[in-house]
Amino acid sequence: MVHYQFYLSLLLVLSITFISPRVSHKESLNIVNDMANEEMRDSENKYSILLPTYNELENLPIIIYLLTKYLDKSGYDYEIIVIDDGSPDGTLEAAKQLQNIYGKDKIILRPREKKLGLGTAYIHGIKHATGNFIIIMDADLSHHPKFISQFIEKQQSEDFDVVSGSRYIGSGGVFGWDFKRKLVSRGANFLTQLLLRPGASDLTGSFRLYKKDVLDKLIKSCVSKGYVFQMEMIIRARELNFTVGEVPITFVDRVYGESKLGGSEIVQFVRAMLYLFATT
Ligand SMILES: Nc1nc2c(ncn2[C@@H]2O[C@H](COP(=O)(O)OP(=O)(O)OP(=O)(O)O)[C@@H](O)[C@H]2O)c(=O)[nH]1
Ligand SMILES: *[C@@H]1O[C@H](CO)[C@@H](O)[C@H](O)[C@H]1NC(C)=O
Ligand SMILES: [Mg+2]
Repeated sequence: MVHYQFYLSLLLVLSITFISPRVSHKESLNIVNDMANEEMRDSENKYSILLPTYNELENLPIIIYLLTKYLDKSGYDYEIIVIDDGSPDGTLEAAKQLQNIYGKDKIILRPREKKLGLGTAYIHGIKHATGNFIIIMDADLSHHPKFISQFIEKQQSEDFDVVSGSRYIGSGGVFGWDFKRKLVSRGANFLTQLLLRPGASDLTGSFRLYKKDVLDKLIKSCVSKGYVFQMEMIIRARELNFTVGEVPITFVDRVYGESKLGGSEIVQFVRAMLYLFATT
């Protein structure tokens, strides 16, 4: 009986050391190959995240912490480009400290002297981007970094030229807006859908991923600056036959800092929309 148990356990040990290693060796080779493939695929792609900031002292450390957390986990190659327009609250000084924490290769500062507007901030940032993909998002925590990996997966699924975050499809939505703001956003979107038939459900949103060369072309073809810039970009994209994918996102209203949507923005928006309607 003792012998029987002995031989049984010997057989077990032998089978573990000889049979299963061979299988797992082969498997591990496959895994190593897969990993190499994945790394090769990913090493070809680099994502430049543009963060325009104006008085985002409270938000910047949080958004950068979240960005690095999610992107490091997913293993994508990335850089974060902060474009601060001389914020009086000292956003740039905070950004410099964050650069010391996270590294100068990850956090890149491209400040400008004074507040020159969002549209030109993007253009300024893109000039310094080294990635072949550009991600544009707000720094005020309205756009959650957790969606970025979904943007990337969506882009890769059909090789989309643009992937746009949408509050108006699937699980997307808006949190923290009052009725007036919701009405304005919905109204703007509805009117634009009606007049311009853009082929995207969220036109005024600014959480998007672009192929860099596509973004360069889009920017060249855009005439508007500021709030309507995002809308024009997506309309030009359709005009130039670029493909646009959509990912549902939840948009959370800013907690810190002041909202900049006033009457003049609404007037500006309507004027730009009519202009686009007349010219496209
Ligand atoms: N560099 C730069 N960034 C800006 C400028 N204006 C706004 N931003 C930033 O652009 C992003 C979007 O601007 P927001 O003020 O959040 O605009 P919004 O989301 O339409 O409005 P609220 O969130 O309600 O204020 C934020 O990260 C701002 O800090 C600007 O003139 N220059
Ligand atoms: C876009 O596609 C349409 C239809 O296929 C074509 O007529 C048009 O010339 C294309 N536009 C551009 C800018 O390539
Ligand atoms: Mg905002």
